Amino acid sequence: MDENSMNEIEQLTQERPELAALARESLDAIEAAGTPAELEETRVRLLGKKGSIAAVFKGLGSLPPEEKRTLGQIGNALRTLAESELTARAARLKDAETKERLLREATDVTLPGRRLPQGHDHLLARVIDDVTDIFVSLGYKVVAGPEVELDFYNFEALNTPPHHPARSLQDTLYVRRSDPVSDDPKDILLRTHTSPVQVRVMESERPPLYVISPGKAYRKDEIDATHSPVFHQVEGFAVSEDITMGDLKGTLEVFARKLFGEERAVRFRPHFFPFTEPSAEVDVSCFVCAGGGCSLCKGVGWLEIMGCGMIDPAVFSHVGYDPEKYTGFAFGGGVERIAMLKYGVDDMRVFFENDMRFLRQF
Ligand code: 2NM
Repeated sequence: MDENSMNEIEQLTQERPELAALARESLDAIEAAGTPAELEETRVRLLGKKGSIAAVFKGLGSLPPEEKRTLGQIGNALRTLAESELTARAARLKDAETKERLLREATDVTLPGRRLPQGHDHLLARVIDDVTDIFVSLGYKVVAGPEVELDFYNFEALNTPPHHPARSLQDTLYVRRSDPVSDDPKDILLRTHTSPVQVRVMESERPPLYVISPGKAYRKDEIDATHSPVFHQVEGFAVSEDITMGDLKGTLEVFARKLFGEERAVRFRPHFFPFTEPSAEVDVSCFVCAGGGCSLCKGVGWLEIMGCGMIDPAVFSHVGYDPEKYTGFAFGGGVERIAMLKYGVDDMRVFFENDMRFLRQF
């Protein structure tokens, strides 16, 4: 409040109660304005050309000098008072509005954040991790390699030369082939298994070697419940100076029991692979019926989980190892097949369709 103007007005209006009243009404009107727009209306009503304070100056000219002076002083004091009160009121209204806006727009930093949907590994990634972890715990190292390969690493070095029956069984997807029918070690193809990674490791490192190579493999297959042109394998091998078939059996028995349960029985059935001799397929006792026969094991009581064998000396010759000095075993299995068995999935296609209703189940 402009005390000086107010005192002056009180002094000057002792003889003019209607102007003392105008002063009080002006102050009340300014105080009563609740918004900047209302305050502007009040300003016009008081100080505008036709305003009540401006009216004090009207007709001043015709008054005697003494009255003119007093009335002029009162008018000026009223105007000064009104102006300073209008300014003060405008500032308070602005403060109030700012305060209200800050409250309205305030962020409650104590509110919990919006929850994002929580994802998790794909089932195949989990199986790959589980298998990998078991072999890492046995001292194996994990190695990756190219998915686009040379015929040499995918077939030739793995004792699968041109026209070998295994080649016709493995429908290969070729990237570049020098001749449409005859095989050439320089042909470029999508690897049909992850074994070429192991050939590359043997070629560039010396035994002792304990390696697994999880990854994608490709075959010219139609998609159905048990086939996909892209699938996953985990293969591994061990090479040293005196690795035996006993080491192979012990290693894979430990692996099978860690993955499928310590109660599992494990058996080795003779088989054929071009890169191993002797070769075998590995079965675990069915974990659904424990051998009695059910739909999972098709009444057999056993589930085939992988292939294995003692690395053929011809493979060692291709990578420059002395077959008289070194022996080794190798093994491999399809990740989709293991995942289907372990998690009771009956159609491989669900792994690649990314239907959330399937993915969320695991
Ligand atoms: C299998 C079965 C048997 C295998 C062989 C090799 C290599 F490169 F060391 F010779 N790697 N993987 C192998 C052996 C893979 O998968 C069914």
